[in-house]
Amino acid sequence: MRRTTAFGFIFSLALLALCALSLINTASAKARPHHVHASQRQAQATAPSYAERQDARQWALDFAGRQDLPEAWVQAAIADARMLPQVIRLVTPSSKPNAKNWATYRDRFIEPKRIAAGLAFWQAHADILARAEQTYGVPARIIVGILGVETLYGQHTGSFRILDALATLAFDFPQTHPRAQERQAFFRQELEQFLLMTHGNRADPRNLKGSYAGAMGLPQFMPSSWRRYAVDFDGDGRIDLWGSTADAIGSVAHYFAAFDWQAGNPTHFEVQVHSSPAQLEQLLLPDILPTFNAQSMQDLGLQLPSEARQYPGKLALIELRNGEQSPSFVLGTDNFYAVTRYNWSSYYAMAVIELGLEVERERAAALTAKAP
Ligand SMILES: [Ca+2]
Repeated sequence: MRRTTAFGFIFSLALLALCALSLINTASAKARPHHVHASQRQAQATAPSYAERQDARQWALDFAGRQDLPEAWVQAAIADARMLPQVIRLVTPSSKPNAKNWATYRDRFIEPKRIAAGLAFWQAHADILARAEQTYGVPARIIVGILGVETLYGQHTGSFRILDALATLAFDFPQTHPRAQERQAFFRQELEQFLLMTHGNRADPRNLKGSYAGAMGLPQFMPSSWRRYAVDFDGDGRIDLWGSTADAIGSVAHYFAAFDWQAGNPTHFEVQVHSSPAQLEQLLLPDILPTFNAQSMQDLGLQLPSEARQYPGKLALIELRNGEQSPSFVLGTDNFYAVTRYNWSSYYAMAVIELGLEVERERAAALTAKAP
């Protein structure tokens, strides 16, 4: 949450508009890590608590009963949660959403500082990345791309108390949002998962910090993703996505394996589009879901490179808009679709893929330079 600011508040809003807050089932719910300034910390400390909120107290009672958790423990946690107006602002759709712009989005992530940090990360953790690739079939470059886009390799994991962020979104989700009910229900589920996770691990729910949407650690896993997909990849008997880089790497790889990553297959192909408007409409109808075989795409006016013509699986035509300029297109495979399961946005997926590729290129160049 998916998404801090390394990029700034404005960009977060733009991203939110871009991704249409597609948080359900994503690993990270698109978090941009958020710098919290001194004034924000002050605001968090003085924000109203949920101790006096009848709806929150009733929810805590129901939840404790349903999950057989100690009622006093759940009540105490919810009573300590605070409503954060800034979180509400961050999930409120902008009244003037920015036009989608891949070129701008790409420049935010595929840039020298992030590529250099990715190279340093890969060099420092090459053995773990190789073991994750061997175990789960997910290439190191995809894991490197995810951790770079999500948190700049752990530099921006978020400074909101998860308890406050999730309680705010569970009990005070902005009703002006077009999908307010669905989103609020989603965050109530995440609050439940968070409390189950902390209770199960004997952790204090008050101490954990993350994005304004409740995403945690290097890979910005939402609580439900943490409980389902996080793994103990360094074998110390516990899962720590903040302090253990190995656990973060293994968990990202395991996440993609669980979403049907196909080892050895590409994520996408280049494509030239010579389609009529009607053909293009037909090609874009299934959106990012791979639906077409190569021949049917060529029949609809696409010119495919030979490796795409030989690809045995289904393909999707991915359109990346560039504001007023003409859009970019690629052909997405099932593995491209798998990347969008982390965050439901083709812009996000393409940034992850391209960052990983750039870092891989730099790494290859560095290795070549070192060779005798
Ligand atoms: Ca561990």
